[in-house]
Amino acid sequence: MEKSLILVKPDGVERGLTGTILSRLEELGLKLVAIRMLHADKELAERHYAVHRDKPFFNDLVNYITSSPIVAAVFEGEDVVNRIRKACGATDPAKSEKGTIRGDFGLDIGRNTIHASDSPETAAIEVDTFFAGGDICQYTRMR
Ligand code: D4T
Repeated sequence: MEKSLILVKPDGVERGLTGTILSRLEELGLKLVAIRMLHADKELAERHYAVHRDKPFFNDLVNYITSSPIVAAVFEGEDVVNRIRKACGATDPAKSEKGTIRGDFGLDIGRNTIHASDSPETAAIEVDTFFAGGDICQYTRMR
């Protein structure tokens, strides 16, 4: 079954939005299969954002995600990557629609509250970055 990794970023955790964000995703009928809170170090952050290494905002991205604790979670379900991306809204909260997580809670393009995997292939790599195989739980999601 398709998986997606999400991170509630420091601005989400610090404003007490973790439960709200997880609820929005659970309310889509998606199955939460792993979750942990952590304070990412530079090495982990650089690995997670490796694809952005050459971008001008790379250092800000790493500094921000390591500045305070985050919550990492894995959701599972049919078309889960696309469904979560839709629920998140556009990267820049100024451009994301109301009713989306970033549209409702994002502060700016850096502090945009949530990260979500952008493809099933990326998700597989990102899940392995934050979780060990045994951390992924199996159960039946009831409606
Ligand atoms: P993530 O990866 O956090 O789910 O975001 P997106 O997939 O929606 O957007 P992205 O990969 O283009 O950007 C990754 C991350 O970098 C921040 N960012 C982005 C930034 O600080 N300045 C910028 O100009 C851009 C484009 C926000 C998300």
